[in-house]
Amino acid sequence: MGIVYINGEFVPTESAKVSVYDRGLLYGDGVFEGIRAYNGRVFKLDEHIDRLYESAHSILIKIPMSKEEFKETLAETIRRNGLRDAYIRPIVTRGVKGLGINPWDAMSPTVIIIADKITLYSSKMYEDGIAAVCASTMRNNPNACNPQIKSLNYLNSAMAKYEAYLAGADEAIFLNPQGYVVEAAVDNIFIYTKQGELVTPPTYLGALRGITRDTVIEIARAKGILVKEEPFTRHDLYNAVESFLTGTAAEVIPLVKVDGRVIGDGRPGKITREIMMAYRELTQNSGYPVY
Ligand code: PXG
Repeated sequence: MGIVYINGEFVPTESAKVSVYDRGLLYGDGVFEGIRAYNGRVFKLDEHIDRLYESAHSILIKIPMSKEEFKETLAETIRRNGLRDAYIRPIVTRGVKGLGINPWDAMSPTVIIIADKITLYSSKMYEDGIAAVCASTMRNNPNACNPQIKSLNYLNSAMAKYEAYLAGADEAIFLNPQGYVVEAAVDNIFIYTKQGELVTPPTYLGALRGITRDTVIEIARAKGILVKEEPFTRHDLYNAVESFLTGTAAEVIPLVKVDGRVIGDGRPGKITREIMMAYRELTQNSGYPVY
């Protein structure tokens, strides 16, 4: 039985409950993060906490503790669960106050931290790569609900993912209304082109600024690979030499087929494998110590 942090208390999972009036439930009115710990260290904790606070700020939620307190509480949640490798899910909702959408002020946010075991993707997916389809569901328009905000409303991503399942694919790729490739359902996307450039869509198209994405850009540049943030189309994706997705849960996963088109030679590419290895090494050798 796990231990969950909720509103100042550490309680057994079965007692960790929110009100049916919680705005997170009623309206998806809240924010979250997905964080991993490797071997007793939380990977990129500062970056995740900064993004959590930025998401909250953007939707007018004031998280009722300092970043330092948040980090320490998160570490304590991991300790209480005795985990070394973990998937950590902080959630902050606007809180509880009646049924209307109106009063957003003077509310006290609900703060939850779950630390659980991580469900890993199969090793076969990393060895052979995965297949994706471009979803007919478009990425949320950044002027409506900005995908930079990791809000509790993940219907957009969930609908794209369901399309992938229905099509028998592993993943869904989002396009924006102009037809540019944006990202996957819950991962960022990269292509390696015939010109020898590693390209990822700019976040203004509607992609989350993934922390794994930023890390991969850093790793690639340190290896002397030319990295560009530039829009590209489905055609560019189909004709790329290599492609991969990045995310906290997936890490770096090769993408070898999209909409039935084989990418490159249909196997995880050389650049992809190099970056996968460098990323894994970094996760094992850095992070906020929990113990
Ligand atoms: N795009 C979207 C829309 C995401 O939600 C990423 C990219 C990758 O970002 P990071 O910072 O993780 O590199 C995400 C985040 C899951 C799960 O259960 C994954 C994410 C979010 C929520 C759940 O696999 N990925």
